[in-house]
Amino acid sequence: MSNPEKIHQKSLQLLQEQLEDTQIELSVMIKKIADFQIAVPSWALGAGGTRFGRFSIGGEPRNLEEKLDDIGLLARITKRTNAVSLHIPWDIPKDAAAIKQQAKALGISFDAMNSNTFQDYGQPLSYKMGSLSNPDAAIRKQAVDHNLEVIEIGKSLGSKGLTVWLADGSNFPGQANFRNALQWTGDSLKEIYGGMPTDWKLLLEYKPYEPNFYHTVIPDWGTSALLCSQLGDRAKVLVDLGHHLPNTNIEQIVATLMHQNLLAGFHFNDSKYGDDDLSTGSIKPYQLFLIFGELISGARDKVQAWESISWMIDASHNVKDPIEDLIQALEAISICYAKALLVDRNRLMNCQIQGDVAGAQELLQAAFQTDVRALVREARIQSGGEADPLAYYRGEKIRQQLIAKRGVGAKATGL
Ligand code: PSV
Ligand code: MN
Repeated sequence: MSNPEKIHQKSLQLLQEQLEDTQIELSVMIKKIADFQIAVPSWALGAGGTRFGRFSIGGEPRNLEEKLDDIGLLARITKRTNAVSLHIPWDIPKDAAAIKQQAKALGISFDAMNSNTFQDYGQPLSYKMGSLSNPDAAIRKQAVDHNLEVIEIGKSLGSKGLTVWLADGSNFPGQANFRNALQWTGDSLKEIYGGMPTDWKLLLEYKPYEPNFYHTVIPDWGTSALLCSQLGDRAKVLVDLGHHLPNTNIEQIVATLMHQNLLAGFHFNDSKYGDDDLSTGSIKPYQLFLIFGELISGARDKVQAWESISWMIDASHNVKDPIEDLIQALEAISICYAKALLVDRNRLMNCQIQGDVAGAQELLQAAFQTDVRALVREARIQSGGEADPLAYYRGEKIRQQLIAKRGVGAKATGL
């Protein structure tokens, strides 16, 4: 037995012993971790996420087909992802049937589609003063039509959702009328919602600032929830972890949204300051653990079904090999989920009832401090993935192979 394998077996045994006097079963945990799949966005396969220098790592995917190949590789070695989320117009399939077939062969399905009215991209009318909230009805119509077109593309691929993120807002006081902008956004969204098939959901993102720095039309979860409630029960709020002001209690937002059955899903990433799009778990893993705690608790209390929630990574940066970064992010998310599964929710509830604050903290900390890497690794091995995907990726020299195939200067499309 190799050394990593010995450590793996010993760690599993230790975890088994630690769980002995709890209700938690190792095999049940492994199954839950194995079942938890996170979609990868088509824009995360290249170096990017910046308006400053883009330093290509070489061998980046040059088209949608190559992006799917990269995600197929991730799916095969990590077993933590089985879906791609496309951004239109960055990834318009030339031949939807062929793309669908390629994805199927790679074991990938199509997660929510993303519309884009935050860049002009050759649209005849400019979004400089907003898209769905623009004072000009013709521009609003153009933005609505774009979303309807994205729905059509998604239908042809078998997607079941539309994610809308708006950059709409204003940079200076007086530039926009707050109430009108909100009203027009709601009206435009109603048209988009009306154009969605009945088995689709609309995922509405919020973000406090950027690219507008005075006001954003949908700045927070409350505004997003308000708009969703005007649309219908297939419209829900999407939580992008980076779309909060520093120190926001995101786990509380998650609990509140679940309590109202209004949580659409997640865009996972991490941040120190704002929408930094850093690798999930690299800055605030404890926060992610607490978020998973609320998700597990909400699903357990049946306020919202676990299966109704969408999971996706939304990160893109400039200094790591994007595939290595995604391997790390998928691992970090699975680890925080596994740690949250270790919390004895009944005991936590008892601490809350008895006002045992220190006891509650002990329970959370004990779960968070437990090393669950062997569990995540075991789930991957049992699913047929690589024991250590990063080591495999490096050992097989996959980036070098991609550079040889696609070229050292190959830059990913989009962003
Ligand atoms: C906006 O910052 C965002 O999070 C939205 O989800 C976009 O679709 C994505 O980034 C890509 O730019
Ligand atoms: Mn996002």
